[in-house]
Amino acid sequence: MTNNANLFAILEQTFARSGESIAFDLGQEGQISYAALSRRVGQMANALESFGVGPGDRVTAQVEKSIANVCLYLATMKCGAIYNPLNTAYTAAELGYFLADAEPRLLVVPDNRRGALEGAVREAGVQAVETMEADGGGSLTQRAKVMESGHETAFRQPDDPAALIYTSGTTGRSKGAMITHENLSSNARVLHDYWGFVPGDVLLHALPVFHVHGLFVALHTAFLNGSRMLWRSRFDVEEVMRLLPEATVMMGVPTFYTRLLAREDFTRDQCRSMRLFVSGSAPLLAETHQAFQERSGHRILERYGMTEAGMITSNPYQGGQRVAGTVGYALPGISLRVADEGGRELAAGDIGTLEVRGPNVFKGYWRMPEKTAEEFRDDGYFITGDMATIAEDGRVSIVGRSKDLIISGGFNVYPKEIEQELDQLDGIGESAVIGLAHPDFGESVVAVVTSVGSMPANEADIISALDGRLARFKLPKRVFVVDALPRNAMGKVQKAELRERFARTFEG
Ligand code: MLC
Ligand code: AMP
Repeated sequence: MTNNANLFAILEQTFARSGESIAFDLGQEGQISYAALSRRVGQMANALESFGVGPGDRVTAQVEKSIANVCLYLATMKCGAIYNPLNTAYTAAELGYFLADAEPRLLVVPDNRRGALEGAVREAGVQAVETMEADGGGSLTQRAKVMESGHETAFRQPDDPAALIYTSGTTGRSKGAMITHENLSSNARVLHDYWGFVPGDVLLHALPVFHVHGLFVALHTAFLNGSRMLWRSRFDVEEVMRLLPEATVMMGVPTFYTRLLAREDFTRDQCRSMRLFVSGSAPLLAETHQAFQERSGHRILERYGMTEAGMITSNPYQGGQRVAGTVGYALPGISLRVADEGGRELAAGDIGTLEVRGPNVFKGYWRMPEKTAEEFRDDGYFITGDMATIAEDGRVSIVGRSKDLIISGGFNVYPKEIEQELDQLDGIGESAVIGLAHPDFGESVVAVVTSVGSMPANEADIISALDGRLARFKLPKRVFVVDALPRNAMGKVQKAELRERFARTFEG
């Protein structure tokens, strides 16, 4: 059908053109061609429809990275339904909220998760629960295997949601960002072009596929290009070093690059076929950029984005400088401004909140019209919560965040959520959670608490008490017990003072 805005309708054209060329290269575990991928997606789409999944329905998945997982994503789009991936680190306790909010028709989890989720599944009215294991097997894949591969791609309008991605809120509950087909397709096309994808490009894919970076940015650009992907289920520095000589493009969070640099045997030679290293999701330190260039001969291309707006800026691929510590220019078709709290645009070079407008900007938060309204200006600009400057020539530098957010190894952690859990623990008076510089994760979660009652609060006990309640990447790597938290005259906890006091925690 013509004019179908469904992103899958666009992707399947390149799948058809790419035919028997390799989509996924799993090393010893084999290869999957674009033609085989198309068949599997068709089968999966028929399996989803056998559970009643149709346009507008949510499909929630908390599964490990696998080809079956990618097929599930693509098949959900093919059916016109909304894909809702969840970080595999989330605990069963955390999942209850997402299920109640998203009300998926179908939930896909590993078998060993089913029991713990029974209550939440019932309460949320989830109609079917199917399994998918780390190797891609499970009841859903079994069902898909016996299905026909023919399946017509559902017709979708540009602003129909394709995905629902939860982002934690500075205060309170997580918000589901509704990402439309147009958001995805416009961003994919722009990046494919801007980053100079060429026939024969090979993408090393070692990112998780439950977030924007691995699921959209990396997969979509490779798919549009009909590229081969060297597909790894996670970032293992040794495997990545082994595979780099076969790759031309890699996308990663800064931790990927600091881990490569930490290896003495990482050399220019491994990067001989590389064309492009992209970094994003968290700030790349200028010293990492510099050290990487010295060692590999490549200037990492840093770009900036977020769940609600996909990719927003990028350093130039060609025809300009990649400047360390800056995130480059607004991508084509995207408008940016730096504004004060009242939304008044500031002069070049002034620090304010970055606001963004364009076809990349999401439709709004799922079932939260007030929250959505709060974060948009009347003229359609979305308020990112990142503090930035825009230079005369349009170059953007992210200088901080107005949102109280910690980014650890590319995963976002909202202090409020951790503080709420800490405050419920026996023996803790009050708590403040801060992000501190960390050599591996960039920033790391640290808690500062006061003790009440007869039992003194103890670091190890506190961390183990949080285990099971919060995903492990959110757990404080250190807990400090203090007599009192510093407060200003208004009674507000002075986190800057705490960050300064404990700044050297992870040094050396
Ligand atoms: C794992 N751990 C972390 C962590 N990742 N702790 C803090 N921060 C993290 N990011 C913990 C685990 O809980 C475990 O602790 C221990 O570290 C080892 O776990 P692991 O699974 O072996 O970790 P590892 O594989 O080394 O993972 C590190 C990582 C990974 C950096 C490779 O976190 C990663 O792939 N991050 C990428 C995140 C990402 O894709 N972000 C994009 C978001 S989209 P324990 O206690 O259990 O032993 C976005 C928009 C944009 O931001 O602009 O792109
Ligand atoms: P998420 O909500 O997980 O999509 O995370 C988005 C946030 O990551 C942004 O709002 C920024 O704070 C941060 N971010 C992404 N890329 C960069 C970058 N290159 N430099 C600094 N911060 C970044």
